[in-house]
Amino acid sequence: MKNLAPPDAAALEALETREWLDSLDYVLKQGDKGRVIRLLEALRARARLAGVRAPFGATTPYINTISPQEQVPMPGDNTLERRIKSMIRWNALAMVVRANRESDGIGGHISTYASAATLYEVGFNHFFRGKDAGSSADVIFYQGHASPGIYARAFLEGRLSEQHLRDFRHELRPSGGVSSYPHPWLMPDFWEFPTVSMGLSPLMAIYQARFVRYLENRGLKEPSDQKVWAFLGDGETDEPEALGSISLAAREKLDNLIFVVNCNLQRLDGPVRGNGQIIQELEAVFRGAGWNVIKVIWGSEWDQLLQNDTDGLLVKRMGEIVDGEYQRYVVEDGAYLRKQFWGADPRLLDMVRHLSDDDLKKLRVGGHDPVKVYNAYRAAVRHQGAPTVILARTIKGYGLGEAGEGKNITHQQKKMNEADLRHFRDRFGIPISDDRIAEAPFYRPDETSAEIRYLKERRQSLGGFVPRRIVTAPAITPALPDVFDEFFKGTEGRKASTTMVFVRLLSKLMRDREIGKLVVPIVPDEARTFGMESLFRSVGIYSSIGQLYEPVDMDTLLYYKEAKDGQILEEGITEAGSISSWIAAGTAYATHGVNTIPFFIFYSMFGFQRVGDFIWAAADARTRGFLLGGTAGRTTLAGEGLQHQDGNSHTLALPVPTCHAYDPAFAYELAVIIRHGIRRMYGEGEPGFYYLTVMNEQYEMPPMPDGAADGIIKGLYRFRGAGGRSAKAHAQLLGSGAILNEVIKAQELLDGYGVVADVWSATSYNELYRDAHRAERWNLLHPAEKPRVPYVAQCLSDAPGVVVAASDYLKSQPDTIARWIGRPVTTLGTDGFGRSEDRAALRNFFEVDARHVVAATLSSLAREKQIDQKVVTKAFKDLEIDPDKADPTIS
Ligand SMILES: Cc1ncc(C[n+]2csc(CCOP(=O)(O)OP(=O)(O)O)c2C)c(N)n1
Ligand SMILES: [Mg+2]
Repeated sequence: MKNLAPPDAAALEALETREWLDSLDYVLKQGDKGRVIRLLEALRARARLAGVRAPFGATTPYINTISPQEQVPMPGDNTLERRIKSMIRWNALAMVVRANRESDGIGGHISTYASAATLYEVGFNHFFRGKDAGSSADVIFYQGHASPGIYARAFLEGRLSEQHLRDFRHELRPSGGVSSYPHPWLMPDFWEFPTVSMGLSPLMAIYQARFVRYLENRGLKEPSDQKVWAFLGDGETDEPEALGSISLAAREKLDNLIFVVNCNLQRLDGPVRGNGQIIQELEAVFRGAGWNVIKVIWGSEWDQLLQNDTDGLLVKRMGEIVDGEYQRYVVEDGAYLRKQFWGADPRLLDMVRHLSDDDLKKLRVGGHDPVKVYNAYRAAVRHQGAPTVILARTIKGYGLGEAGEGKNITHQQKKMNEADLRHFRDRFGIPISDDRIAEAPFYRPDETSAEIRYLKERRQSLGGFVPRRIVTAPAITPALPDVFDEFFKGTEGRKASTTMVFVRLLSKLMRDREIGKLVVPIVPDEARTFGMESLFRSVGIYSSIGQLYEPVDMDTLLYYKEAKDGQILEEGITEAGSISSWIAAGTAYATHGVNTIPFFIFYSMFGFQRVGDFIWAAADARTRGFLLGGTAGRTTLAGEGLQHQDGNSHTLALPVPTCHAYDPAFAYELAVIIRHGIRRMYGEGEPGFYYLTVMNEQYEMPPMPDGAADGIIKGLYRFRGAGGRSAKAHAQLLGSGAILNEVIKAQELLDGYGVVADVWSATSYNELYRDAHRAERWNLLHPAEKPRVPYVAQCLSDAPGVVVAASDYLKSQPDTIARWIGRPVTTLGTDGFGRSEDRAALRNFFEVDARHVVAATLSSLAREKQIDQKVVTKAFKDLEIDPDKADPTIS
């Protein structure tokens, strides 16, 4: 066929397009959407056969996913809801403005909640179920810096007083002012989940939703229509944690999970995707992962315009504007919009000829239209078979006008002058008089007002106020007969590692009739590393769909068994996901009223170092449970080298206030600590958790010395004394974990040089350090009273001789307690980068083997003039100590 001249070609194409669209309309009119899909599929197949390669498109047009025809009218009293929302907006703003007026630089955020108010209010009035709904109570992760809005609502609800609002970010005032962000540690009756370290909450929400299924499938929680909601910022989705596990949510068909992404197109510094479209980008990512994506881009005012857009010109125009330009539209007037947006094509201009510039400016975006948001939530809670993400277009700083609406500075806006306040008041119709406006007073209508009654009635019918944190799980004090006893006896000649001991202890705990079912073992693809594969068969690996295949090792005893009621959470290679499961399980005593006892065992180096911020959030969330750093110890883990050998984690655990970190050497130490932990956390309600490093070096486990239990928990006890012998020179040797064995060997070697030594097992320098500071602080504040003696001083200050401490961790570990011992402490540790080597070579390299313990002891004694220098020289020669060897710290 002859090529047509361009104008004719365009006309022909337009005609053809029209015909195809008419045909589609005809089918649509018959009301059969399935037929439409089949037609499109058939066309696609035909084109493909003819060699047409349509570009991959994971996105849908830049319009709302839910068409006006699919919408239902919004229930409730929309006018009242708007008034309530306006009051909340006002109080949230006043809270931040007043706090910053009073204390310059105290901070807070206005513009985030201003953009998210409708997203929250529709939830509060129609969807979020409170704790009175029992097992159906929703689990909600609030965007951290939207907290002023959440407080402002609680104020209207009568749950927070005006004083609380006045004391926003002044937590140390007598009222116990409200905290900056959601922190359960600080407001344990209010917040449930810490969310402000961005990216953590979406990941925690996914694993929370999955954990709910786990509880249900294992019969620990009644199945319900409970939802897990996570409210995120669009900028937040740049955090790798935010999107990193979305495929799991789809794979697990978590239709109990709803993400609401507040797409205000801005983050802190400026636009999220100035040159692109964050909504489309996220749609592609989530659709690709198998999520149900609901876009809420345009408000109801656009419905008619889109209805009239028979040629798709408007939809096309909507899709070609980049976010930076859309942001610009927020700050410009209607004339600008007419020129820049509508002016692109005379036919577009025609579409809005009947609208004034003012009307154009008033065309809302979807996230500020309750009807659109309501319908999106309604569709989300009804959707089955996949999680839902709602991408809601909003305006950052909505309603702030000149003070920041849509501006790049808006995230940081904390102050407003009188004119700005007046503008905001007028915009939202807050009944505050001109003469009071400057002071930004909080506003709460009378208790009997229609607004307050409505707001309370709505919450009552939805199961009470949210957020609210309550602990419903009863305290448990399991008897645990026989679980621990065998470990106190020692292994009687048999060799074992502390990891093997732990696995045995865990299996025994899981067999316990009382608490066995509550144990949640969590592994990130390391079960075989830790010798836990026997659990695969005995308790099964959790799989929401059971096992659809016959495992390759079916004919072996320990085959890979997946089961719907499987107990192990085998997370695959994701420490971030695993720790999120651990947090979900470790907070279930509050979230779900179930005392699950999680044990997350991971490759030690990839714990505190890799997912430290989650651990911090776990502490804030009052998580209970056990963390096990496996294959730990810089020199105990042989062969693996620099990236794997952990000498850091105990130091990294120290700052976490609720974390009790232990470096046990022997089976009975491990048993004592775990028994104590269960008692403290689940019996006495301690809001903390326990971290234990376990190793893969095998050696004989001795029986527990009498009376050692108390010291094991406190962090130090005498393992083997000098037996009352006296000599010219004495030493106190402290060892931890596998290095304790080196210290025991050193004790024997020192005997040969005329030095009598006591050996102490230092199970936790962190606990000793905290205890010492507690005592010191008390003494400082009570100068007239009998001083308290730190436990470490009680143990060591009167013990004779020099003190030498060795561990497989940083030298700073024993250094932290050195000053309470009353004399210098020589510390040996593993500062520096690891090496691929065997244990003996590693311990020589890091100077923590028995030889170096002896050398350090003798050297210290010589310096103290307690032995002759000649003894040291001889010993160095005997032990082949090289004084000029390279410093492992920097070599
Ligand atoms: C891990 C982390 N990094 C940085 C911050 C600091 N921060 C707080 S809010 C914010 C911008 C948030 O933008 P967005 O997620 O789009 O939320 P919006 O306020 O726009 O709703 C930043 C960078 C943080 N809270 N957490
Ligand atoms: Mg944003």
